[in-house]
This record gives sequence, C-alpha cells and structure tokens, in this order.
Amino acid sequence: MITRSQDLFGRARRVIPGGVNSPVRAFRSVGAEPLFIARAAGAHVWDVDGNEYIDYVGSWGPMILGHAHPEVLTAVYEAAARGTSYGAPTEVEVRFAEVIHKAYPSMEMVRCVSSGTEATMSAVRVARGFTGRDKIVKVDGGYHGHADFLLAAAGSGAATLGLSGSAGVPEGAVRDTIVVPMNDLGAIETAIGAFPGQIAAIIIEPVCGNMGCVPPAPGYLEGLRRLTEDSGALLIFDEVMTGFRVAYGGAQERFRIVPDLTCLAKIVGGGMPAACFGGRADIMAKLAPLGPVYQAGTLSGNPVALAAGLKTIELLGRAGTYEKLEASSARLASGLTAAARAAGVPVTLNREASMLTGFFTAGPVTDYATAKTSDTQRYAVFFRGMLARGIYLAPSQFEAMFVSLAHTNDDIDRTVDAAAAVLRDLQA
Ligand code: KE4
Repeated sequence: MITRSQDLFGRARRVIPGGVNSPVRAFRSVGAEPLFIARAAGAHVWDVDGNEYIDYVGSWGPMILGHAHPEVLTAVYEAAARGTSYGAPTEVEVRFAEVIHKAYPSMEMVRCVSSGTEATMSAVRVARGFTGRDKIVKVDGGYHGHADFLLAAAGSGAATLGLSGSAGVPEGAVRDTIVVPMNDLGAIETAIGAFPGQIAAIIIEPVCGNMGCVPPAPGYLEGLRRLTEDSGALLIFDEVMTGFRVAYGGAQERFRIVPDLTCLAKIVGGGMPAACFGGRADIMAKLAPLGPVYQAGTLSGNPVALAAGLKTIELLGRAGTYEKLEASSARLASGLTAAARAAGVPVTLNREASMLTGFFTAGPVTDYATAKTSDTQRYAVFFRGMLARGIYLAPSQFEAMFVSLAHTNDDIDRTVDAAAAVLRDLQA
C-alpha cells in the first residue's frame, strides 16, 4: 500500500523536474522521498496522509509567527477581496517601504521585488551601476539565489575568480565573481589587493544559513565594513534569511553594522512572494526610472503579498517577541547539545538567535570547508529518524533550522526527547 505522498510524488515526477519546484524539497540528500504537505497551523504541518509533524523548516524561514496566523490570514483575505494585482502604485507599497526604512534605517530607499533572488540580483546590478565597477566578492558556501553571476563555486586558493557552479552558467557569467572563505578577512584583503579599484561590492549573508548556520567571527563584519569603505566597494548585506529573524532590525541591528545595501525576503512576505532591496539614497537613485540601472517586475510590491508581510512585521514589533524566540531557541539548542553529548555523538551546534544547525562533526564549524567535514550520511539517518518520530527538520545538513513564536516548550521538549532516542540508536 503506497502512501498518498508516494502517489503524488510519482505523479509529480512525470510533470515537474524531480517532482519539486525547488531542489532541496526533493529530500535527495537525506535518502528519503518528500512528504507532500496538506496543511499547516502554528508550529505544525500535516502531510497528505494525515501525519503530524513539529516543523523546523517553516518554509525556509518566513513562518516566524507560525503557520496560518489568523491575523495574517485576515490581512490576506481582505487585500485579495480588493483585487490581487493592479500593476500600479498602491498605498500599501508606500506603507511597506516606510516600515522597512524605520526598521532598517540604512535602507533610505526601498524597491520591492518578488523573491530573494530578484533582490540580490538587483542589488548587485545597482552596486555595479553606481560604482562603475564589475567585480563582486561572495563567500564560498554563501547562497544568494540563482542569478547566474552568484552561482559561482570557489576555485582553488583563497581569493580566486569563481568557477561556474551550475551547468548553463557560462564561465563568462562568473568571471567577475571572486569567491573567498567565510570569516577570513585576509582573503578579502587579498581580493581587494588583486583587483584594486575594480570591486563593486561584497555581498554576504551576515549570518550564513546556506552552509548551515555559521555566525560571523568576532570582528569579522566590522573588518568587512572597514575594508569595503577603504576600497570604495559597497557592502551588501543579504538579509533574506536574517532579516527580522536574528533581530527585528536584522543582523545590521544585532551586530551594529551599517551596510550600503540590504536585501530582504522570506519573513517580509509572511509566506507570500514579496521581497525588497534598498539602501543609501544616492545608490538607489541610479535605478530606473530615476537613473540608468534598469530593474522591473510585474508583481513587484504585490498588494496581497505586502499585506501578509506588513501584518507579519507589525506582529513581530510587539514587545517580548525576540525574548520569547531567544528563550525557545536556547532551550532547543541546549537540549540537542545535551542529547548528542549523552549519546557520545560528535555534533557541533551553531546558533544565532532562532536559526541553528547541528553539524555532525566535532567542529568547530566556521566556514564552508569546516561545514563540509560533517558526516552527511549520519545527518541523513538522523533526519529520517526524527521524521519517523514526528519532527520535520531541514532535509539537508547544510541548511538552518528555524524556531518560531508558535513552538511551545512541549514541542521543544518532544523534539529533544526524539533527538536523544535517535542519537542513541545512531551510536548503538
Ligand atoms: P529566493 O529566490 O529562494 O526567494 O531567495 C534566495 C535566497 C537569497 N539569499 C539567502 C540568504 C537565502 O537563504 C535564499 C534562499 N534560501 C533557500 C534556503 N536556504 C530557499 C529554499 C529553496 O531554495 O528552496
């Protein structure tokens, strides 16, 4: 008897590449077939076979309030009833940009788009247009969406011109993309020295989430800010994941760094397709229709998506939000750490606020190279064991887990108990 998920996956693979609309959803790196989700509420999801899970994927970050928050749903229903898209300016876009600027003062001007990929692609383009320079620097293991020039894999050496990280991305598309290790200021200095006056921007996840959670080393972001200022390169914070996650004002508030440009997505859409980029007014003034840098989007600033995002941001602004998230996340992290220690399984748990990753390696994990020392097979067994116990983790070692305001102490304690059992079996 096959499950409904299995049946749907079989149908899906006949009409959707790999049966999924985004690769990580296929569960390929954890040796399982994906669950098809029927509905979600709070910190829980249900698959099409009626199985319930405590969810730590949270749509890869957006669902920080928990799923199907009643006030967000009402905002969506009310906005949709007024029409789903006009392709014309609306009041909600003005309010959204004002709210973003208030929460992120470095974002003096804000342009909406529909995904994190669009946000980072556009931010890099306006940085190049503003500086008149072509080269950009990114971190090995950093992910900024799938724009060609950001799909660069690290070459050999510390600060080398990127190699194409994907079929279909010509070497020419990444010839101006320099790839450096995370948390290595020397590599940044080497890159700047190798290409004086040529680097338009350094784009970084201020807390990496796409190699698993790797926080910035003490002084790293400050060093990055100084080196970019001294060299005339712009500093782009890709806060698609960290925005409204690691603090209401994101990593730039948490670490008190002022970037030149910022990209936001995920939480700012409240689970709907809304994102934005923004920064210094003099830079953003280069954007069409004011300036020569073209950027556009049919559904940019979509009123229904922004209604979900604005309501989410409003609710996150309530007193006690980030204290509650911190308490829940700390409870989870300490429980998982204790469970691994008790089972004698080497796990390095990296956490920044309510984003965290348990790397199956002795650690420390401070960049992509050290993240890759993780035993991904062990992670796969752990993932499957947790799923069997009703805990839905990221189906990849190199992703972050997300705690929401909807996760109760009971959810967290059940998660820790399940982990203790799975880790004991692992070690047996
Ligand atoms: P989207 O184009 O997927 O909305 O955003 C791309 C992006 C940009 N920057 C950062 C820091 C991101 O984390 C992302 C997308 N994150 C992945 C998960 N790590 C989305 C999940 C997926 O690809 O299906």
